[in-house]
Amino acid sequence: MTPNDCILIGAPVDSGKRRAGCLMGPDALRTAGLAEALRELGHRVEDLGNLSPEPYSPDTEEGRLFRPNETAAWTARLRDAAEAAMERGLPIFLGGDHALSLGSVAGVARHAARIRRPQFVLWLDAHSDFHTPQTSGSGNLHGTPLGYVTGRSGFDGFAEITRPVPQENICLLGLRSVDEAERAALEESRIRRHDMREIDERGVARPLAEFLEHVAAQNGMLHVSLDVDFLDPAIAPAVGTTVPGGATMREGHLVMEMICDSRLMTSLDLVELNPFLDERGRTAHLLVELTASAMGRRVFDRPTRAYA
Ligand code: HAR
Ligand code: MN
Ligand code: MN
Ligand code: MN
Repeated sequence: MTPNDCILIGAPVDSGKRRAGCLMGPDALRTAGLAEALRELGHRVEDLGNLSPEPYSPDTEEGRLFRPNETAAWTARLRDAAEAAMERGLPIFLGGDHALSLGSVAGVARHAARIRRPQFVLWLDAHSDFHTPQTSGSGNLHGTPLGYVTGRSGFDGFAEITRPVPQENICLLGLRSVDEAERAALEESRIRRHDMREIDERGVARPLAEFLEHVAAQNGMLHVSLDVDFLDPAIAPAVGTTVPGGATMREGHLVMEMICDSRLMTSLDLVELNPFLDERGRTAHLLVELTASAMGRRVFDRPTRAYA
């Protein structure tokens, strides 16, 4: 793989849900050797350290939404950090819960618009995260990033989305926990979605190859958002929202290896790691290994990427 300028951006966002601990994620990923693994693959690595949110008025803990001001302040900071980092290399956002993707995706989409290329998003997650603050039953904003970046309404107090990601440019892979309001909105939408039932039947490679070929045909930028709960909790226990029946170790690696072969990935989120719930760092290590697969680690080169 051609060497990349990887920019590690620590985003210890912990405001997207009630169970605390994701704020330790960036340091767990560093401890598990993320920068070293990338350097070993020949990439240059710059670590910007951990960001903090823009100034905000303290949240009251009253009302239906959990910590909206803090999350809006993170969104503003991360959007600007993402847009700036895209000028210089391949940003890797070290989460932090999935609320960080309100900012990371909004920022990369602005950069793509500026250079006049379409932005695509691959969402690897048990959940669809397509709520708005109004439709969310839990009030947890980590369930809303795809609602926000596609320009759904109701995000009062959040930076306005000037460059929404077109629905047809988004692919959800790994779904097995979708709320009723999300299901209804997804069925009305043009978002591509592949649940675990489909992965069981067709394998993970065919739906992913279809999407990657579509991105390539459009000369797209590709943001990959990897939620720990995409993986089965038996191999990735360090997450607050475990949903059994997730991707296996090999399915996870195959997805990342195919992303690597496609050479399409331009930015990456590693989210929802809660090191407080981990077992001797195994989930953090697995995320490092998966990132390495996406960035060029392989046993043998393959002559072709035809899976469809
Ligand atoms: N849909 C549920 C809610 O809104 C659960 C969302 C959980 N989200 C994450 N990220 N863990 O995918 O509360
Ligand atoms: Mn650029
Ligand atoms: Mn998620
Ligand atoms: Mn999830």
